[in-house]
Amino acid sequence: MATDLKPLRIGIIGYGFMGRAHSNAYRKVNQFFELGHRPVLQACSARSEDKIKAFADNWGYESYETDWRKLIERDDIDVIDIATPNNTHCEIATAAAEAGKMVLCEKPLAMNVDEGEKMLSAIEKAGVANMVWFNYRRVPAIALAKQLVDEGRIGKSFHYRATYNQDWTISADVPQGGAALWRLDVAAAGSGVTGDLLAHSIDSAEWLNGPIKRVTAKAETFVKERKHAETGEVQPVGIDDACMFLAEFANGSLGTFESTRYARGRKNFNTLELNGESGSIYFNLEDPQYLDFFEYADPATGKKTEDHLTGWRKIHVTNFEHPYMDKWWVPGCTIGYEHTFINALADFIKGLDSGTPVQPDFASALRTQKVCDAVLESAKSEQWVEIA
Ligand code: SOE
Repeated sequence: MATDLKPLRIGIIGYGFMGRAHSNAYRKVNQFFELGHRPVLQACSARSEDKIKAFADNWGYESYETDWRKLIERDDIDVIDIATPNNTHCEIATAAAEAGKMVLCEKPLAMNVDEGEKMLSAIEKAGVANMVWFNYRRVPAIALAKQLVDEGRIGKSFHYRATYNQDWTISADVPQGGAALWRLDVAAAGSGVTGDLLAHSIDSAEWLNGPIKRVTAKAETFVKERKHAETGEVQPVGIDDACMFLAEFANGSLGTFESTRYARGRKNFNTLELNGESGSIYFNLEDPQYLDFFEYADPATGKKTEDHLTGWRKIHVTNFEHPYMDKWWVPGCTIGYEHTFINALADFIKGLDSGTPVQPDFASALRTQKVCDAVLESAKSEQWVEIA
């Protein structure tokens, strides 16, 4: 690793699943990517001193704070990384931007569009670098899907089909709230599968197939009351356990999106399929090394390929020619979930090195938030809702 890299002093807030995923990325990124900056694990923050001290020791953060405001006030921090529940994103991101820090934020951007707009305006006013961790754009197979779209191999788009299904909340005994289960508590999460899972699907969909124009949705909460993990009180459940919606894209294609945490046997079943005039692509996160591609017409020659050899191709996305894969192992050797965060961080740092801002930024994540809000509004009103 080069020693003359510019330090990028990180202050991370949150020590849970995402705190770990991001910290792992900070530790590895320079070992695999040639970059002009080097993350320094300067400080981490959370309310519980025991937990954050243990986190700092485990990941090698040089110091810790028990109040995130102190982290933001510090002069020795360049980047604030928000890895906390959704209801804290807005306050932290706006304060961090006002203090002139770069801001990295976990998805979804915010609890709702109002908050997202405040955050974007603070970021734009401060002119600070920013990114939202929609990490699935950095799965090599999904990045390859984007490349095929951009190369014209799908052609005029007709259908986009997304599912994002899990099964971990089926039992009525699972409590809501607290450090581990805040995703089930509407006060902390804002919504259920819509903000947590469909936000990923929407981000991928708009990246691959362009803007969504309008939606009509149906949501359901199967377990109506749960015990709160912190108070022990049984309270109504305010999140959507399942949500499905139809979408019209600006390019004229139709979309179907399905998400639930009640699909027994599905753990992180995030799939997408795009059908166009010249070809189709299919991806499944439970089999993430592969991109399935059906070629009907070669965009360069216009030659149709429908003959007795026609069929779907299962591309093992591990060659040096594939997105990100020249940075990892040799062809045939796979990478996994954690690498999507390392790839994303490398792109963020490349953006700093080159002065070309990375995507998805707060503006792009606000679009996703607008679609999420429209979906929830439509589920309530049972009407089509336009995306502003
Ligand atoms: C929910 O279970 C969850 O952890 C999401 O919050 C993540 O964003 C997703 O990538 C995996 O599932």
